[in-house]
Amino acid sequence: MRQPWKNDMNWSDVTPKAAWLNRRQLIAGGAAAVAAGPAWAKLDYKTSALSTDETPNTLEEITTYNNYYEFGTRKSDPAANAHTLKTDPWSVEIAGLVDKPGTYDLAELMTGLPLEERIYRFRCVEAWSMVIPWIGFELGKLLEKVGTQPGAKFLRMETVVRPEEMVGQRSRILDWPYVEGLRLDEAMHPLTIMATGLYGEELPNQNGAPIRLVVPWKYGFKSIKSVVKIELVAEQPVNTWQAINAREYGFYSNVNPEVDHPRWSQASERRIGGGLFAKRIDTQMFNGYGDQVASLYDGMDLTKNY
Ligand SMILES: Nc1nc2c(c(=O)[nH]1)N[C@H]1C(S)=C(S)[C@@H](COP(=O)(O)O)O[C@H]1N2
Ligand SMILES: [Mo]
Repeated sequence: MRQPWKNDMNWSDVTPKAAWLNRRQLIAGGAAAVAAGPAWAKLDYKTSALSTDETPNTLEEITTYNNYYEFGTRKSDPAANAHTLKTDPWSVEIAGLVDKPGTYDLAELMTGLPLEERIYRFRCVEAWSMVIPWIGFELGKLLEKVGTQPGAKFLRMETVVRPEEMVGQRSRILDWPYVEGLRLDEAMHPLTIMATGLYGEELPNQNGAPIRLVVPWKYGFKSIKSVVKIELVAEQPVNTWQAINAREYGFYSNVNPEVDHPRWSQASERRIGGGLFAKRIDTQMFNGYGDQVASLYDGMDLTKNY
């Protein structure tokens, strides 16, 4: 049974990873590490009660099996190519129906927003999954800070466009920038975070440094990486994958074992790291977050709103 209030994992068993242990020691030993990283790489966070008690994937798995088409389409491309993106300084434009629009330096954007470690299940539409210990803050708290206006019903986000630093953007694999969207109540939900780290470290570039969205009950493509713009809008935005193939990819993209992708089943998933002969696991409705989020979709036909 899932016990969201409890997280009694022994980290040293899970991840015998030098950097993780080092960072933990630095936290214990004081703030010495702060000087090393950019201003937004804060270290004061604690594990959230919203975390799953499943065992996280290793840092190796999380950073070498990625989807980030700005760096290529193979799972190994982001790890090989993403180091060329300069993530400091970084600013994010807040635009549209907000009280305090503007272009915010990342440290300024994050001021006053508590960082937490959130160990979340993460499931790609390609039917593989991982468990990832993100560090991030609630998107809803950021939206409260900038003040959403009554006409704001949806939110639209964009990834940075820098073909000179992102080798995949030199080809028209996708129509850059990568765009994603959420309904405002989805964006305000406490499970929706902007991640700036994982495994107690700054976010690796291949995972969307320096700031990316994480929506754990939706397929992975909703969790847009390296965000430079957040716009509050009145109309439902068109996201990148929907624009390419609306029959296969919708706006909602909630993890749903009962609604198959037109070309493959969504009923089960392969947990990365389980080994070649590992049994597939049953996919859970809303990726297992149904108790928290199902009410957002009351009365909606999730077969039509896929
Ligand atoms: N900008 C951008 N964001 C993106 C993608 C991408 O290609 N470009 N891929 C998405 C997909 S399909 C998935 S499954 C996740 C993968 O996140 P991870 O590599 O951190 O596990 O990122 C999502 N965010
Ligand atoms: Mo994905």
